[in-house]
Amino acid sequence: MGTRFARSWRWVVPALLGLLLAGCATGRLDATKPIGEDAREIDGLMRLSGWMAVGVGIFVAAAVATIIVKFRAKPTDDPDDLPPQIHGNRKAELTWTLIPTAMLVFLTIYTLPTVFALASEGDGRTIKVEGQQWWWQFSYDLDEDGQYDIVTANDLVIPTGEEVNLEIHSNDVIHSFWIPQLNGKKDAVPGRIHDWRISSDEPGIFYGECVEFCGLSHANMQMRTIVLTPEDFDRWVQEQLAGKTAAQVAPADESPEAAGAALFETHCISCHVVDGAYESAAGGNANLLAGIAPNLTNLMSRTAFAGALYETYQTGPDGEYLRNPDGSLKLNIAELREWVRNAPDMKPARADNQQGMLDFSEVLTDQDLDNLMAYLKTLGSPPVLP
Ligand code: HEC
Ligand SMILES: [Cu+2]
Repeated sequence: MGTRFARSWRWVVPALLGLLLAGCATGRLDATKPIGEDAREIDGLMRLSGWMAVGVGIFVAAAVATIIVKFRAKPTDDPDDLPPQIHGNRKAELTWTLIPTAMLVFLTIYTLPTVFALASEGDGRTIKVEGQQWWWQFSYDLDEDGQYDIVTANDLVIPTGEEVNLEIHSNDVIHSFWIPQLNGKKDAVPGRIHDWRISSDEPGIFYGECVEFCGLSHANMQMRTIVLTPEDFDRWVQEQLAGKTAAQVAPADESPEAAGAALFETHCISCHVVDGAYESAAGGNANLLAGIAPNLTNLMSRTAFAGALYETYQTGPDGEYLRNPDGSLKLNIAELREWVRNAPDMKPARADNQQGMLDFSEVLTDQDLDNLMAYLKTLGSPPVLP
């Protein structure tokens, strides 16, 4: 087998295998380290069926190897001498039908209680989840009066030790919500509401992705779940509410914040809401397929923006947050500014098709951008981190 063809292809299999294994190393989306009760249940089922499959695999491989060796042609065999010709074997056929059937029936019986348990309502709060091209929105109705009190994007914030119910919607096409360490996947389908549960025993930041192909920036439609202790969660709620009622229209003076607010009013409120200042973007008719853009009320309190593709605050090589000398988080102002200048350049979008934010590079001057940044910095307090 010394042909050039064989030689040049010899590296292909190891290379592909290497690439495949490299895919396992993205620790941020690891479904094998469940943190919450629901994720553990799913993990238990995955392991059970996985090990059963390994057992079946070993048995089949061993059987094939045995048959190859045991029934191979021997040098003494007469090549014209055919082995006995048979048709059907009831014993063998029953065996290879009944054993797999029994295994599948066992798996079904074992799996069903979990399927029903995960579909039932948890005893915690309910949060509305909305998927749209290409970011996720989360809405909290604190007093259960049918009005959403807190609306955020990218960061889903929940307390530890609570079976949180998610009400999953889509505002345009089919998406799928997946935070691997905290739960399985659930589709977001236009016109339908899918219920799902999520829970975590420990504080932390858990990453997720949209897992239903939904167009151009599907791979950039990420989200994270920030799990806080109940005390921290209460503080987060208070800060979110404070961010809403704070007088957010900057004072009518010569400050950059005021100039930024004026620019925001001219260019941005046709799509974006800021509670307490710009309550309804285009009366709910923003020029977007989804009809909504991220609510910017507490923009500074989120760890990420643009479908969690960019960090709001600067992070170091190990993902740790960098801090100013006074201990405050370092705003990732460069990317935020670039985003407002030319969003489609930072994340593929089709503004001409009402998908994603507009390109403002021909509209806003450097001075305008500085002023807008000054205004955006007034929106909410820094995030509560686990
Ligand atoms: C045509 C509607 C539209 C207009 C006008 C618009 N935006 Fe956006 N904006 C969006 C959409 C849609 C997103 C989400 C894009 C994504 O994540 O893919 C977004 C995202 C953002 C984000 C990131 C928020 C987050 O949580 O992810 C910021 C900040 C922002 N816009 C600021 C502005 C500013 C400032 C202006 C005015 C200069 C503006 N936008 C004008 C539609 C718009
Ligand atoms: Cu999606």
